[in-house]
Amino acid sequence: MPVHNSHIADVLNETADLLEIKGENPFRVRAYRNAARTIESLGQAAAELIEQGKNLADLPGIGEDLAGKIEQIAKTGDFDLLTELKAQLPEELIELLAIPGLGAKRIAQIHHQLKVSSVDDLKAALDAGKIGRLEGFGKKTEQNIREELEKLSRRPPVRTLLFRAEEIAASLAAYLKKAKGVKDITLAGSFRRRRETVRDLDILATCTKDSNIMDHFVRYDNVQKVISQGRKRSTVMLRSDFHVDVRVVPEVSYGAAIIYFTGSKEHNIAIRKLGIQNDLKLNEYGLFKDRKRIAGKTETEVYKTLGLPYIAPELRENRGELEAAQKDRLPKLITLEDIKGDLHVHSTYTDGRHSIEQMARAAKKRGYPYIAIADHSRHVSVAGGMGPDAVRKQIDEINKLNEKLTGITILKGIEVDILEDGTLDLPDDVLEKLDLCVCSLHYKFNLSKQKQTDRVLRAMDNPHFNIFAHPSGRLINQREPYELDMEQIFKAAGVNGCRVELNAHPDRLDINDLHCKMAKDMGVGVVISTDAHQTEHLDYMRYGIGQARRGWLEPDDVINTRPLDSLKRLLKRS
Ligand code: DGT
Ligand code: CA
Ligand code: CA
Ligand code: ZN
Repeated sequence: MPVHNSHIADVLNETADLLEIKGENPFRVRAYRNAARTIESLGQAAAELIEQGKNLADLPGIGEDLAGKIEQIAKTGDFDLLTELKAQLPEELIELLAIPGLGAKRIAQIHHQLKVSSVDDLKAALDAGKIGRLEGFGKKTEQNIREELEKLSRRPPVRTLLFRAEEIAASLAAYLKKAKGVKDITLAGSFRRRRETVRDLDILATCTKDSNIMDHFVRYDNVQKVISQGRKRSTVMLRSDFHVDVRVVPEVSYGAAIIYFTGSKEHNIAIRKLGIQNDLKLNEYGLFKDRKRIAGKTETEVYKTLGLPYIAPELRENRGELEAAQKDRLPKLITLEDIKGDLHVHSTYTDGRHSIEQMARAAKKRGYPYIAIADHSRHVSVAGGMGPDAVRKQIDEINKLNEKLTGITILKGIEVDILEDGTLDLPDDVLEKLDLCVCSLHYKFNLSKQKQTDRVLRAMDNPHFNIFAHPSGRLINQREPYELDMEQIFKAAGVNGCRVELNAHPDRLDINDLHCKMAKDMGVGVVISTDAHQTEHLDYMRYGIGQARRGWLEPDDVINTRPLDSLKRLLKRS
């Protein structure tokens, strides 16, 4: 069972943090961080590469010494150096890393200069005003840390990003299928409903009587602890502290069990009530009339016997799906196959890793007839944002590529910053040469709600504004959305012919499911884009599709399902 790249990257990053806190040589610290980044963005599992006899030292940013260490992590999941560092440093000191805005460098400083080794020490130092007086901290940082500490104490338990859960689920499911006598495996729960984060995995299986599935399951390499093991149900905790339940169910009940464990709980309660109204009893074993099972084998059969069409898992949140099903008005949800192109991707012109040509070829390989390059504008200087000259150069290159390449059209786009006063970061005579403008906020996140909203509304008055990118600005589990009045913004988007992006990056999924539904109800077009910074990221599209389906979106609600000529027409504002 290979160790995942994300786990290797976590171990390397944590090692870098602890080395930095200890006060080790900054070059050594950086080497670990670079290696983590390289591993994280590999297109293939590092463990696989090693198995094939490849030398990781051939990868950028990884030397011979680190290659050997990564091999240890990839093979065992553990890393001696990290274990040692954890033993050397106080546990409570390490826990300070959970505070956003603090970071290893600052923790090192407060540890060495103020002898802070725990959250309590940190609180005392804050109260004594010592933090703000440290070099490089200041009053603002002090206030920031205070707020983050408060937030942390109120924070609900951490949920795992869907995309991480997917990595775990895919290899675990493949592993489970290898057990003796396994017939079928279903991943249920919030995972199947494509929620952006999941608390745990709920797996259902059918198998023969002599199956060894539970013994096989608890022997899985990534298991840290077996919490319980039984014939019908077992629970383990994986190395990443993530819990997994496996339940074996009889085939006659499989569909009913899948419905029950897919949830949501609210949906289950609603359909059970509907059953009761018809003198039927629904539970995870089946649908019963006077103790006789009248359905249970498949989901479709259970829904049908309840008088309902099949309801897609993404809709099962008790947000009106039952009423819609009863009236036979369920949406015909969008699928990955409906998508014709990606309208927000980066290239080496700014902070992307692959050239325009590489991105275009990768898009073509995914069956897209078009793709839009949308690199950053100059205000995002850390990403090497483009000024007018760079834009002109990029336009020339795209024109040439469009002559050279067949089967794919590259649209000239830009991700232009919305400046603080609501103007766009490039002059109109540059923007008018482009096919589309993806507009986004990248700084001044803390304006008041009305100011932030006005900033965006003003930007939409610019006739070049096509798409509002990652509208809420949230990073799941990391950064709260900025204050924005989405209703006002969607209203203005509708009036001005602007569209809103559903950014499919698994950390963002922005707009969220509820806002997708709101956009649909208000008649505002949605664009599902990946914000890819390298070719592999184009595959993030499926997370966007999951969120879109949760938001009831149909192909017609999403403009990048249109063929190129009608898309171009839609992008003309007048
Ligand atoms: P999660 O794990 O928090 O991301 O979300 P879920 O939906 O996967 O929740 P989980 O793992 O607690 O339970 C899996 C499913 O089992 C849930 O979606 C519905 C069902 N379920 C759990 N508890 C109850 C309950 O008390 N009543 C009913 N009707 N269903 C339940
Ligand atoms: Ca779950
Ligand atoms: Ca569960
Ligand atoms: Zn972007």
